[in-house]
Amino acid sequence: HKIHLAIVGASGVVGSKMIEVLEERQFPIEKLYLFASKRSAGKTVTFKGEDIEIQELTEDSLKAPIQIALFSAGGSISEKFAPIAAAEGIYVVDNSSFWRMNPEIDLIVPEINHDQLKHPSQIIANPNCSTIQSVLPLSGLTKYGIKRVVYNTYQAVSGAGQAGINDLVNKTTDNFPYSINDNVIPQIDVFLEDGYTKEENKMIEETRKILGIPNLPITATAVRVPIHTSHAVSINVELEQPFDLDTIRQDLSNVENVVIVDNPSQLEYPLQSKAVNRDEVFVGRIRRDASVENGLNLWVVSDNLRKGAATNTIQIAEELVKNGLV
Ligand code: 11C
Repeated sequence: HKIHLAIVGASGVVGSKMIEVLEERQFPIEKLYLFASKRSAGKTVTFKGEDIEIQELTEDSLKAPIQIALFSAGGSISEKFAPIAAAEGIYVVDNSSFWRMNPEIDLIVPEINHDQLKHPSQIIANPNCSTIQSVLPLSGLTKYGIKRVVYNTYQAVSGAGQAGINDLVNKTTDNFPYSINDNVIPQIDVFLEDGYTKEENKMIEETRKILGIPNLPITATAVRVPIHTSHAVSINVELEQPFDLDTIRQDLSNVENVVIVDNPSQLEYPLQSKAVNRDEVFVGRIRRDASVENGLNLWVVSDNLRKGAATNTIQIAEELVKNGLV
């Protein structure tokens, strides 16, 4: 059983990573269709030893025999083209933020809420990268009751796509408002009226939706750091129930694709450089926060382009195949 699968945004940083991950995971592909803007049309990409030409995305691109379309071309492309594909009966797995908070759209991290993919919405949203790596460990703690969460992030420039990478490599300020070579920048995406950035707001709202705790008190500060790939998140969490740390370690390692790296005596903790090209979420610096009742600190690292984007999207597509929906 092989699938006709399209990638919209095939020339981007995440689109390219999707092509790599599809090949690596041996996703059952009958034919791969690559779409991008006019600017990238005509370029060729190698997939399983074959050259595939990128085509310009138009209103006629997404139709049978395509069965699944993975989108990573920004919110406005998803806004316009995801409904066109969905109307053709194509399952859309969308990496943009456009559909995520729509109550009719499933927002999926397969290890947590794959059950929703038995009867999914036609457009399925892939969460923000920093959200995915944060909710995975938190999902192992819900049995204690989660009372409050504080996120502080240290996010790689590749989260901003090729333009972000270019600013780091070329020491320019074309994408970021200040030099990312000399600074960590406490701004990711635009500012909202309440003083939070859109990135911080995404982490707050998406966490509530994925964990199914609509009023969970959460605050976040999202910071860009001069690193090519992999985000780190410091998570401070208050639990309702008392816990012991050894059990917490066990609870965290029971979450699929969470790996504990926590051996302070050997100076072992998750590092961004070591997470690159891995699909797991690495958790360390696990310790009690004695300043509050039932407080816990975690340091969480993952490759933002893989588990944070391409891999999570392809895991969703794999579930669609497994569930016989395509
Ligand atoms: C960043 N997290 O690191 C952002 C990129 O909503 O999918 C991901 C934007 C999104 O800049």
